[in-house]
Amino acid sequence: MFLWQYLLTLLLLITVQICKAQRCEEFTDLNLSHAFIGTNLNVRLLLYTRENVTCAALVSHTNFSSHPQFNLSRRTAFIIHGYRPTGSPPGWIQKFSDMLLDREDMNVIVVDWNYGAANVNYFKAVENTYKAADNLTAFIKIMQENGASLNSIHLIGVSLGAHIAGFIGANLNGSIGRITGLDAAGPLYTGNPPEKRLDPTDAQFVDVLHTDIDGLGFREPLGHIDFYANGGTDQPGCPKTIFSGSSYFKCDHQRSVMLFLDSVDRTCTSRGFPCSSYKDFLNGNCLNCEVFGAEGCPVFGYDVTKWRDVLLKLGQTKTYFNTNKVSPYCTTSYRVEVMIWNQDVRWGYITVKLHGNGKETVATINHRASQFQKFTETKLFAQFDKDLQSVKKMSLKFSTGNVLKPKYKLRVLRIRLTHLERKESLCRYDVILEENKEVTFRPIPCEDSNF
Ligand SMILES: *[C@@H]1O[C@H](CO)[C@@H](O)[C@H](O)[C@H]1NC(C)=O
Ligand SMILES: *[C@@H]1O[C@H](CO)[C@@H](O)[C@H](O)[C@H]1NC(C)=O
Ligand SMILES: *[C@@H]1O[C@H](CO)[C@@H](O)[C@H](O)[C@H]1NC(C)=O
Ligand SMILES: *[C@@H]1O[C@H](CO)[C@@H](O)[C@H](O)[C@H]1NC(C)=O
Ligand SMILES: *[C@@H]1O[C@H](CO)[C@@H](O)[C@H](O)[C@H]1NC(C)=O
Ligand SMILES: *[C@@H]1O[C@H](CO)[C@@H](O)[C@H](O)[C@H]1NC(C)=O
Ligand SMILES: [Ca+2]
Ligand SMILES: [Ca+2]
Repeated sequence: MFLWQYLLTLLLLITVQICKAQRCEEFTDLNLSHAFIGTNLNVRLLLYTRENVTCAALVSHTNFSSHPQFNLSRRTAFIIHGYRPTGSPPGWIQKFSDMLLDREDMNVIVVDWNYGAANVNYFKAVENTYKAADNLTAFIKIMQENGASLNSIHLIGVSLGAHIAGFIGANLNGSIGRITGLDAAGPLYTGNPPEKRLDPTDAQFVDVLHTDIDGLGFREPLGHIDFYANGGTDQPGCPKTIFSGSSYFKCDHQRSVMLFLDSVDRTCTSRGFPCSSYKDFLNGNCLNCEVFGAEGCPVFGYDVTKWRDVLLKLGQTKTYFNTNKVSPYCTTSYRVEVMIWNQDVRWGYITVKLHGNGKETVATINHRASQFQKFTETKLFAQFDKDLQSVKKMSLKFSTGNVLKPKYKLRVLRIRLTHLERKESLCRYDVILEENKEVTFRPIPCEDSNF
């Protein structure tokens, strides 16, 4: 062999090696105007690890030997997307895997079943969820044969993907470690028996978030713990009318992913308060977290596993929390207790404004009129968009919805605000709130008195 031939071969080999190393797989982008809809689901498994968080490897369904970075002693999270009516890749998928890898040294497998999910016919996509689940079950069994433990597997399913996760879990007799369902799909699943939808027997631990129960999501509880964000029906900041285009249909539903991502990177925390209805929650009747001991009520999202044992004992727990319109989504909650000395009963709304560190935040408790009665404590629940840490001043306003001739006064004997996390209380004694007039003052630490 001539030297130049040798060198050329070497160069070729090196080039091949480099190309191989740099081949990054991407989520399938389908153009629905192409008639591709066939019978093959073409489930693709895109593996991301800390070795290279931006570059995915396409994992073989049967033979892992060419993926040394696929370390089966680590935990593995599967991200399973939902219906893709337009065939485009989900905009959040890369961020999701980045954030998981940022939190933990694990394998992240983005399941790309776009060929099955991108279909103008939703019925067809639903049918394909069973097939995709069988395909992924076979893959997980091979992972198991290669040494992976089912305990270390976390299936995160969005919409239809949540039910796929449930079917996989059921195929494996509920021994998967954890399933997280993000606004599990409602249409064509509502009313199904447990074997035809996600349910708590599908994994050792099942946590579920609901964000669009009146639209694309599922209304009833599906897991060991179910979180209903803002009641689960409509999300703040999402368009209320059809004139906003496609975002009207998917904004509430998609918010489930955004809320979960905030929990993965610990932007801030939202606790879910166990309650039988959203109304009771808003009325402040469900702020008791004693059943959870020192840990308090379960924190929504990635870290809810800390409450796993107690939640498993409780069976199924339904919880509520409220969010802001944009990230950071978590709110700051206070219990507000008001006692008046007016002779007559008063009905109305209280607005509380907190000032501190050059910022202010407002909570209006107006989901219904509150009743105030002489020498009786009225308990309210106020949620602020941010936590001011140190409150320097506080403003109060009382209103009855009476715009033309405001005439009522609320003679407050005491108002007490208690930060639900830090348990710090702020008080003000003896203040008269004239209707629609804001009163600002410096709150004082509360006295330990009986009234
Ligand atoms: C990840 O892969 C991309 C594409 O091959 C490459 O450009 C980048 O340098 C890699 N990053 C690391 C940290 O290896
Ligand atoms: C989809 O395919 C049609 C027909 O081939 C083409 O006209 C259109 O530009 C494509 N759209 C995208 C986003 O690729
Ligand atoms: C799963 O789907 C992939 C891609 O379509 C295919 O190669 C593989 O054989 C399927 N696995 C099973 C068990 O059907
Ligand atoms: C698995 O893949 C490797 C490399 O791609 C190949 O050498 C090996 O023969 C395959 N093993 C099986 C059982 O197919
Ligand atoms: C696989 O992961 C385990 C646990 O993180 C680690 O101890 C081990 O060294 C890793 N193996 C390889 C080949 O990287
Ligand atoms: C699940 O249980 C069935 C029936 O008991 C059994 O045939 C099957 O092998 C089990 N599968 C797994 C993955 O444990
Ligand atoms: Ca099930
Ligand atoms: Ca909705």
